[in-house]
Amino acid sequence: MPSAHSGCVVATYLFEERPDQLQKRAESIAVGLTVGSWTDLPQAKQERVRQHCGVVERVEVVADAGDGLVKALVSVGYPVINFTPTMAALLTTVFGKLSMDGKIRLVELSLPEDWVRQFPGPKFGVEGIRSRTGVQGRPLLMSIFKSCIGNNLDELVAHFTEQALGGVDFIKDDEIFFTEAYATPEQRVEAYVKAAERASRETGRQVQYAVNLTGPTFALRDRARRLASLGAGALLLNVVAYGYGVLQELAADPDIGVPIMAHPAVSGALYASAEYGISSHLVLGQLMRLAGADIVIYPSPYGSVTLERREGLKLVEELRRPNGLKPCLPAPSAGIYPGLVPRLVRDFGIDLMVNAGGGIHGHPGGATAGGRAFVQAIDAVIRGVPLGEAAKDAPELAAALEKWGGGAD
Ligand code: 1AE
Repeated sequence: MPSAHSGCVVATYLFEERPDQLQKRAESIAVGLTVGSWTDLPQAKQERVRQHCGVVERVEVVADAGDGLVKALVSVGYPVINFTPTMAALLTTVFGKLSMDGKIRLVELSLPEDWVRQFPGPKFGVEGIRSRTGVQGRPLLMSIFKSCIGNNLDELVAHFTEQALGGVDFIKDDEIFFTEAYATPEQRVEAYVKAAERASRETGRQVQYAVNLTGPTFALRDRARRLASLGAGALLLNVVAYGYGVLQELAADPDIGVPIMAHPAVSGALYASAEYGISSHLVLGQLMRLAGADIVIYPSPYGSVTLERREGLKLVEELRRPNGLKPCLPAPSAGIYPGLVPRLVRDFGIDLMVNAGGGIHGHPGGATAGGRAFVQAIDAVIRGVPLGEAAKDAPELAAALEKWGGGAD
């Protein structure tokens, strides 16, 4: 793929076209998304305007698509002088109107490093999260609140405590938790901070609360500052629903002193088709990092909502690729149970956050035992002990393997 040369953002598209029309279509994208339109515009020929014009960098036929069409990869360079360093400018330029132009998919984005450095990127990144939590040398473990809606604050605190006693590092709200009918996010943070202190006296481990940042968009910044100062351990944000630009603004705010965790809700609408939309390693990888997510939740290749393994690997590569921004912590999720930990570490290394809801709450011994089973699985993987072997001295892990399998890895 052509990479960004100084002064251009290079976008690569996959689409079907008649072979004799390919070059013309590529040129119409380059001009149409910069200085021109579907008809000749006299001012587009002026010298000053010409430096803003897109450039076709590559046209490559990759397959026969039948019916006289070919599948082609087309790369277009867009001068960075056309953009402000905002997610809205980037997305609207490279795939605004074009995303509605039939079967076309944005598959790669190459951004000049000096332009990337104008974005905040992750405030903490992997090292910052490790130093805030004190967790080194192993994956972090996060439990997802299940059944939050409809619970009053006392009930929520009881659920939080049950999870915290399992020894997890983070407990996050379910992303669907928006209602404030029973407790506001502020009340939850205050109550959970106290519950976390009580639990840590028993477990000897610190647990952080990742609170769902909710409410009207323009009120998010003040709320984020408030939640951070009350003791939230991280802010969970439904990035695609609120918009990448919202994440960018929050990440750039020096008064929001906690990591931001990006939830992938709604992202499938962008990446799931092979012919339309935007590749998952851009939607959940490159763009999340550029906008400033510290932790990125994504569907693992093995659970209940899956992403192909190849795509998952590519996505994580984007979260870590040296580009002048801090690397993000990947959080493979959805249908994760203890028996999957060896596979996740094999695929993604130890700089990751294991994230489980049903795999903790569905443990036969309850959520505390569910957390312990994951702690035992992570410990076994780090020691290089097969889970089946480790389970002989770890009853919670044994029960999890018995229920969900996975001990043979
Ligand atoms: C990919 C998103 C996963 C998620 O948000 C979630 O709640 C998962 O829950 P479990 O672990 O599948 O129960």
